[in-house]
Amino acid sequence: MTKQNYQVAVVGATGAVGQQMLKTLEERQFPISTLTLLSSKRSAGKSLSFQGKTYTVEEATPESFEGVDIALFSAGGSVSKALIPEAIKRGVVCVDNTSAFRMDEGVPLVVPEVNENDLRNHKGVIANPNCSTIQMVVALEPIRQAYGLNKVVVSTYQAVSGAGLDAVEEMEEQTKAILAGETAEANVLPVSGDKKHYQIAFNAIPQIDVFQDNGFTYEEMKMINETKKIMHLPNLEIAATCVRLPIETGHSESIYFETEQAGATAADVKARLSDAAGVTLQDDPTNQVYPMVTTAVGKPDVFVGRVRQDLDRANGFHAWVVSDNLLKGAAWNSVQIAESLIKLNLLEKQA
Ligand code: NAP
Ligand code: 12T
Repeated sequence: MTKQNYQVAVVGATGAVGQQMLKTLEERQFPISTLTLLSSKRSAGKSLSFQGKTYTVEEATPESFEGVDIALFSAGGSVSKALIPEAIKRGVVCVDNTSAFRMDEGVPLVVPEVNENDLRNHKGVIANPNCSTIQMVVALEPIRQAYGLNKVVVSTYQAVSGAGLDAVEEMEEQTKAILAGETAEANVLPVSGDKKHYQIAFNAIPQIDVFQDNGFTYEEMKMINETKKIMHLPNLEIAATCVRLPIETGHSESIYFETEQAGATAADVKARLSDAAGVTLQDDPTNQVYPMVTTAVGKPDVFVGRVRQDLDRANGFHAWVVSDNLLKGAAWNSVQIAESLIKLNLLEKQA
């Protein structure tokens, strides 16, 4: 029997993603009976409002999950690794925004427009992909369905909010300092735990997350590996370059892709995209219509434009893809997963 309302916990409720989770749950009128807001000790006791009511944030502990039906995690990988097993023990279905479990076999990695049915195999945790991966696969899936997909080369133009509220504050402080003729201090970006820090204000930093032995960053490898898993294309040829820009919210991507089948035109590709779930096509060069961060932020969709055929390869295409990294890239995709779990009756089996 399907329950009408669910006991929901948000872990990392005070963070950049957690705040958008609360907003999204509110906007979607998610069927909540009891809401538990969790954070670290630092924010415990803080008040947050939800649907006009005031909630007190509590420190996340294993016991916080007693009686909870579904938990949305965005408090970092180490928190997920420590608390998700505890939550599962207590019968909770967890949607995890961190990279802790994404590539684990047996953990569905889900973007509902692409692979909703993978949810059916969950064992208590569903991983929400990386923000840059999500907006790319939403745009590529309609192409794969129609023409197959052989190869992807992507370069990203990523916003600072992807790295959390501390990074956003750092960019704002640096910008103010520089405009006032003072020197900018850098302590967070490109990666808070790495050896060196660089100014993001008025800069472009070609490092997101830590470097791997193969010369790619972890963010780039997340895009590569997660795309293959979500699209069920283990042999896809794919490379990524991830760059941070001084933009608060909204990731942009320049994507080159090659279809498996020949014969598609740019008009065909645009027609597929205009019919695709979760995609808004904004492509009218004569009227200078194309996706931009300023028009995409705050909206749930993935915006696609600048679609054109490659000049040398008939099966090659270029596109520009923009989305709100905190919404479709994180909070909205997680809430959408939770909605799909209810729709497919997949919350009950843990109880
Ligand atoms: P943020 O703004 O820095 O917020 C971090 C949140 O985690 C805060 O609510 C913080 O609580 C909480 N937290 C930190 N340590 C904790 C602990 N030991 N126990 C419980 N809660 C703890 O970061 P954010 O941008 O929201 O990102 C949070 C995480 O989400 C990231 O680390 C990343 O793993 C994931 N993420 C995923 C995507 C994606 O692509 N899908 C995008 C961005 C982030 P306090 O207020 O108490 O400090
Ligand atoms: N380091 O979910 O810094 O794996 O923008 C998302 C965003 C990790 C993740 C970022 C990151 C993730 C960032």
